[in-house]
Amino acid sequence: METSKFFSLVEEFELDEGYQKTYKSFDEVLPTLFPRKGWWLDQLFHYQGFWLSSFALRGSMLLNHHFKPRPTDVIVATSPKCGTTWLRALVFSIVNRHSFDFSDHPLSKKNPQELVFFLEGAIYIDGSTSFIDGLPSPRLLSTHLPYSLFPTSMTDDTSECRFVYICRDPKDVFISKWHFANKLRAKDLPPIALEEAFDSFCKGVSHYGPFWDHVLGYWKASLESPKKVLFLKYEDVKKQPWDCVRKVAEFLEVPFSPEEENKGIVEGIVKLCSFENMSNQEVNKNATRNSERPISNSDFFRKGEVGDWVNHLSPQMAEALDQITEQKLQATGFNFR
Ligand code: PAP
Repeated sequence: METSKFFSLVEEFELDEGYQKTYKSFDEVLPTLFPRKGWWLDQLFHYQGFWLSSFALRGSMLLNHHFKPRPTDVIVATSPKCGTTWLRALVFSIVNRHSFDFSDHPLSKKNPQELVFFLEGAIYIDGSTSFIDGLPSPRLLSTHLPYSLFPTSMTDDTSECRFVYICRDPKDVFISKWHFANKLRAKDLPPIALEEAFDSFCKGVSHYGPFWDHVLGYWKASLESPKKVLFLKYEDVKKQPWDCVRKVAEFLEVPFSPEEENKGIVEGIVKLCSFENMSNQEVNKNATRNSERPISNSDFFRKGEVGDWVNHLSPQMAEALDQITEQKLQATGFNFR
């Protein structure tokens, strides 16, 4: 059998039989999946109802076959461009608030990605889960994977790990994604046209899409298992960030004490993680991309506003997207209003 570049990891890192089996099935599955053009260079594959890059698909397979969940694991979950960077920063600063003070906080030196690792990527550093296995508890990890692609060892009632999910109005998500895709596209390619990206997004063909199915997976899980999945909306966090910070802390069973409330810790966390503060940190201003790191920290900070779609979408496009959303969310008890 011809081996893909991923299978070569097995040889490079001398991985054991279990990993060899996983990489072999990855190599076998990939060619059977129907690929579509991604918004930047990579292809998207339709896998178990979702459009994933080969990178995400490999992450999902390793997760299902090799990841050893711990009861203290906290998974920051999002569909891309719904506020991952923000939620990573909030969860990190809430959980670690006893270790740092605001005047010398890791978030002023590191991008949240360096503090809350991206599960799909970190799960195969060195081709195996060894990096993730070595992280101290509580592990804070971030993911874009849909809820249905997690192993039952993490989603059923016997497991204690928790998910904090944030979603966002799909019109703003689409615009944020479109800008991001154009930043990442190779310089020798023309930008992806708004209309082309819009058509794909509406058909569900975007990284980790369909967007609505992603949201509904976590929404339903939050109704069925409210102690396992906390469901937030970007717009609500913007409006009442203090309430959100308290809600996350309670959900993670580290509520703020009256002394902490009096000391203004909640307000401090909100300020620390605000778009204004984070986008002005030197570490988040760098815009250096190279072949090893095609995305720079500054790419995760654009406007951070609610409703910026109005500057890009025609009224017809906005209405079309709203109609899809209404139809998809019908009878689910959830809406973006
Ligand atoms: P990712 O899914 O690729 O990790 P993610 O962080 O979810 O990206 O999304 C980036 C969006 O969050 C950007 O939105 P925009 O394009 O509409 O501006 C970015 O500006 C916004 N964002 C980043 N940090 C914050 C923050 N601290 N508060 C509010 N919004 C933020």
